[in-house]
Formats: sequence, C-alpha cells, structure tokens
Amino acid sequence: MTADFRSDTVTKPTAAMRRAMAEAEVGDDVLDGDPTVRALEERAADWLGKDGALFVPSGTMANQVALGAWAFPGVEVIVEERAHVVLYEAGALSALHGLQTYTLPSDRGALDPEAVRAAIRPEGIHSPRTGLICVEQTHLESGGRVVPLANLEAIRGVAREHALPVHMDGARLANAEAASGIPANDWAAAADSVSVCLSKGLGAPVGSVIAGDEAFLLRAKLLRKRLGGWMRQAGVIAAAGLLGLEEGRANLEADHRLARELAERLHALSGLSCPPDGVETNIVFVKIEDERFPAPLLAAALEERGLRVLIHSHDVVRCVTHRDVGPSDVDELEAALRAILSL
Ligand code: TLP
Repeated sequence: MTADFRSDTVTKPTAAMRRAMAEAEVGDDVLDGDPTVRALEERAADWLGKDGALFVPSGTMANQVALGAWAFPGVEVIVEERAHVVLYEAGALSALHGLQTYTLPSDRGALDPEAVRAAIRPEGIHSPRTGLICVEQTHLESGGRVVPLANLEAIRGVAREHALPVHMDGARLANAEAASGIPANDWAAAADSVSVCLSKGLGAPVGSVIAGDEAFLLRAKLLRKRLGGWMRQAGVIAAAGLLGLEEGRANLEADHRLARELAERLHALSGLSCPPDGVETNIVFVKIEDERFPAPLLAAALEERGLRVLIHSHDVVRCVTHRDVGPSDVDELEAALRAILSL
C-alpha cells in the first residue's frame, strides 16, 4: 500500500463516479453537444454565477484558453510572480499567445492593489499594452492560502477603472469555498473569467471548467478548438466531473482538517518546519532543516516506506491531503519521519 501525498491530482474516481461514467448519456459534443457535458457546464456556471461554462481537458488548458481569449500578442499580463501560469505551464503564455508578463511579488498570494495599479502601462507607442490581470485562488505556492475576498475585490476595482479584465485561476476555488464559507459565486464575482479543476480535491479523473460571460465563452470556444481541446463523447468524463461538483465538495473540509493535523505533527518534529497556522486548505510545504536530508533523499527514504511526497525544492517537500489519504496515513508519515530522522 502506498499513501500518495504528492498532490490532490492523484485521487482515483470513486465507485459512484465509475458507475456514472459507465451510464452517462453521450453525444458528439462538437456536432450536437454532449448532453452530460452540457449538464456539467450548466451546473458549473450556476455554481460560479456566470453566464456559462466550458469543459476542457485540464487546468492548464483552462488557464491558457482564458488568457488567450482575453489578450493578443504583445499584450502584457499582470500576474503574481509565483503563479501557476508563470511557473508551471511550460511558458504557454508566451509560446501560445505571444503574451508578456509583468510579475509582482505578493503577500502570500495577495497582490497589493496599488502595485497592480502602478504596473498598468501608460498609453503610448513605446510600452506594451496592459491587457489582463490574473489572480490565483487558492494560491498554490503559498501552501493553498485563501486570498482574502476584499483583496480580490480591490484588484478587480483597479481593473475596472482601466477597463481591464481579470482572470482567476481557481483550480482549487472549491477549497477556498470550503475553507472560508464564502460561496464560489461570490469569489467568482471578483473576476471576469474563472477556471476550476474537477480533477483535484473534487476527485474526478479528468477535466476543468472555465466560466464567464457569453462573449468571452465564444472566444474561449474558438481557442479550445484551436488547441485541440474539443472532445467528442466527453460525457463519460463529464459525468465524473458532475459528481465531483455535486458530492466531492463535501470532502474538502476533512481534507483541510487533515492537512492542519499533518502540519501540527510534522512541525513538532525536530528538523522539520511547517507552521500549522499557515495551513488554510489542503497543501503543506514542509521545510527540512536537517541538513543530512536534502528533499530528494528524504522523499526517497519515504518512498521506500510506501509514502510519497513531492520534491518542491532542495529543502522543501510538499504534502497534499485529499480523499484518498486518511488519518492512518498521517500516522504512518509521522512514524516514518521519526524513524528516518532518528527521533
Ligand atoms: N497543479 C499541479 C502541478 O502542476 C503543480 C499540482 O499538483 O498542484 N492552476 C493551479 C493553481 C494548479 O495547482 C494546477 C495544477 C493547475 C492550474 C493546472 O492543472 P492541470 O494539472 O490539470 O493542468
């Protein structure tokens, strides 16, 4: 048995999801629209309080379709310096759309609205044109921190003053909803387009949705086609996504409690640091202060004991809680770390 703490992307479809997938009503989504995909898109749009939504294969494609739908080559995107679209999308922003980034530091994912305002380029023929502001909720690199609503609203206010759209990478927006008690549509109202992953904590095997207004969705559809993300009888996977939205959200609070417990127990071990106060959702970055164990060595020692963590940097590993790990896996993780660190 392996307990996999690397990511919430590792969750396997539940028995109910597999049943729903087997029984899904399907059609050609390109020719006539697949009824199950339509149902998922309508449900997602309703949850997010937007005109409509579009089903796409991945969170990366969701972000890239949205960014490309808002901007055009030569345009600048204001974005946090450690955002997923900057660090982990293989340079798609420039490679696919010819976009340039104006990256800003943040307070654990929260951009300073005044810094955003100052980053908007003056009109003229010398500067690039600012075309878009991109925010991320929850903020992955800050350990799944919930960026405060007031902050996102202030950024949207600045964007509005300059007639700029805001895209929210809400890959884990459902975690923000569960942690804060603030409904997803209130979070989504702070942006013009929102992408949400169904294949992370919500537990579906594949897929993301992008929500926005009708004009945006028309452009997004064209880009999805251009990127090859248009799928035919996709109802078989949308059925699992629909269950993820309907039922998967109920698991997230337990994931968050477990992440906090994991952080408390690992932070108490000498040689490791992961202050539990900073854990708001399901992601824990564990700093290794014991120099005998660089992250690759620690991860390998854990792997030998059937426990998987993600190597984040030379002295940080990442642990993510999700539906497929439980309290006994955290017990094992703590025990294994005690043994490895000889505590
Ligand atoms: N993140 C993955 C890795 O790429 C790091 C993970 O395991 O956390 N936005 C955010 C904030 C994400 O965390 C991710 C996935 C995505 C977008 C992209 O989703 P996928 O992997 O479906 O393309």
